Amino acid sequence: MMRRKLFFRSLAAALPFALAAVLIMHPTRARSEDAKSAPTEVRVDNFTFGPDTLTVPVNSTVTWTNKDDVPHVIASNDGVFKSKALDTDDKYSYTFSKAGTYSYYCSIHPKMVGKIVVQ
Ligand SMILES: [Cu+2]
Repeated sequence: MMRRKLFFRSLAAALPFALAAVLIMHPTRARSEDAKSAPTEVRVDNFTFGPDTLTVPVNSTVTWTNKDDVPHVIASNDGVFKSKALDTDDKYSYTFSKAGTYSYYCSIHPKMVGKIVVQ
């Protein structure tokens, strides 16, 4: 009788450790992916980039989507990136792995200008 009681008491004492062990062995996934999912979209519409200046953290992928019914080309001023001609609803993505300010324009309509600030 005494022995049985002791067994249950030690079981009760061990339970929190067992639970902790299960939690440690199954860690909930880090939320780093959520931090990356901030909006990094530029809309190309009515011959303008929206927003015309977009600030993103390093390693962000920026996606441009052409909402106009004329083609546009996303070209960085210093040749860091350049898309092909984007037709309506075409997308172009570029991942910015270095901090800096990247000015760009549309090589078909050079008056269309925008800026990506990576920090
Ligand atoms: Cu254009």
